[in-house]
Amino acid sequence: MTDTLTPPTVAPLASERRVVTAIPGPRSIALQERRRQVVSDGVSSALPVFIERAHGAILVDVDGNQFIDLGAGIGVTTIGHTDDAVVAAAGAQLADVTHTLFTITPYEEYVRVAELLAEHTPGDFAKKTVLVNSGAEAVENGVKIARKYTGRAGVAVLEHAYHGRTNLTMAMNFKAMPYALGFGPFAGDVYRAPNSYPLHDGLTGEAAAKRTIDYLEKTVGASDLACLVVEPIQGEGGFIVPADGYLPALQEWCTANGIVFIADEIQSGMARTGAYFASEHFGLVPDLVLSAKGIAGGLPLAGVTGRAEIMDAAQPGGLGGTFGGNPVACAAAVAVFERIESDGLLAEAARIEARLRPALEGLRKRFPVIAEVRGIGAMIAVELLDPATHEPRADLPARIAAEAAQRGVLVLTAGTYGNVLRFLPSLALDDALLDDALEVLTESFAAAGA
Ligand code: PLZ
Repeated sequence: MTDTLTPPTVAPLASERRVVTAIPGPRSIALQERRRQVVSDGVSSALPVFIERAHGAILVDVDGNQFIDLGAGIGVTTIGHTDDAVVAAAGAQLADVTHTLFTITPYEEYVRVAELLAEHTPGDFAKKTVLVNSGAEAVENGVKIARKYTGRAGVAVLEHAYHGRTNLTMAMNFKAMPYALGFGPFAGDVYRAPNSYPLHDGLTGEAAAKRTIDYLEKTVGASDLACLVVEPIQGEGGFIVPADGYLPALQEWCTANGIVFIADEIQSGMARTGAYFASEHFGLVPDLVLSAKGIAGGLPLAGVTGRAEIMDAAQPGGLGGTFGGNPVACAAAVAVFERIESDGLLAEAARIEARLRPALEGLRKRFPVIAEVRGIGAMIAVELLDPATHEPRADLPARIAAEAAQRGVLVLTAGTYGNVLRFLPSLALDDALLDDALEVLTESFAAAGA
């Protein structure tokens, strides 16, 4: 890794943390005031500093502060902000063809992304893809296709799940506040079953799977279910890693009962965990894989990829959308796949885990409020519980994140109870920046009174 990062056409950006004003600084405060006049209050921002430039794992705000970014736009800029290859590919495509609408006149980039997704999702069978704009839209399309294929209506999801902000996906989320409260009526035929949450349920994978399956068989009946949608590692829920054997048992039950097994890999996918898709860590071969976020290096692109016979159940003209599989986003996605391959980026997730996990385990010894360090690769979290009562410490993560922001580190919270700090940095985060961020994190735990 070099110590300066050079995006094309602009001056080099020093790869370092730098705090030069109060956070937020005066320009961010002024912009925040303008924003308050014209942007809906329904859209909030975790850290109201306005970002002007970004490269690798560094964000630069309008006041010249440089933040080490441990969130990557919630797992989107997985190979780094303004990655040179992505910028070059998207820029060239922008000039060649910006838009045609694939359902009017197709273009090669869409097909290439579908080929790459077929190659890199688990399973050695014929696969097909539809490309859309957002994660929620991928979830919607996965459900739509599974319903058409099975001729059934029921959609099973798990407790602590997050799947998006559209009407159907609001019904699929676990948390009502803030995602759904007052926004109903909601889509029907969605059934939420208990998940596997080892820290809280203490169940083996086998016992947790039996609980999930019993629940669905009793409350719905397997023959009414079109699909079961699971996040292999639950993202917004707080990077919940299910107990060993849990997910394979669910998949086996789905297969035995003609239920389409859908892996929502929108947050866990695309190299984040050191595999292309986290399903691989659990030995899963989903019927359909949903991808978004990291697949196009920051451009909006998402997809449903899976068994050709399921994907082809949709009638011609039944899938699409004006911007779905936009050529610029597709060109960026092809560049992301190429970078992962040519630069061995899957190994970078393991490098980050090898440094981050022991450091967080060290922090746990010092701050007993950390009940657990969990996750895989560059998808690691700590859950905070009162050591005496085991109650969630919902007050702490936001305070710790605020302390870290004052010191130039952006860290995200998560969890149904808001009691999780999650680390999902870009793979461009080098060891020096990671060590610096970890020192800041230690100070921030202390300053927040953890
Ligand atoms: N499935 C597993 O993580 C998006 C939400 C950010 P979209 N998670 C971040 C916010 O505040 O809206 C997500 C996810 C999983 C689906 C989605 C939805 O993806 O691209 O945000 O629609």
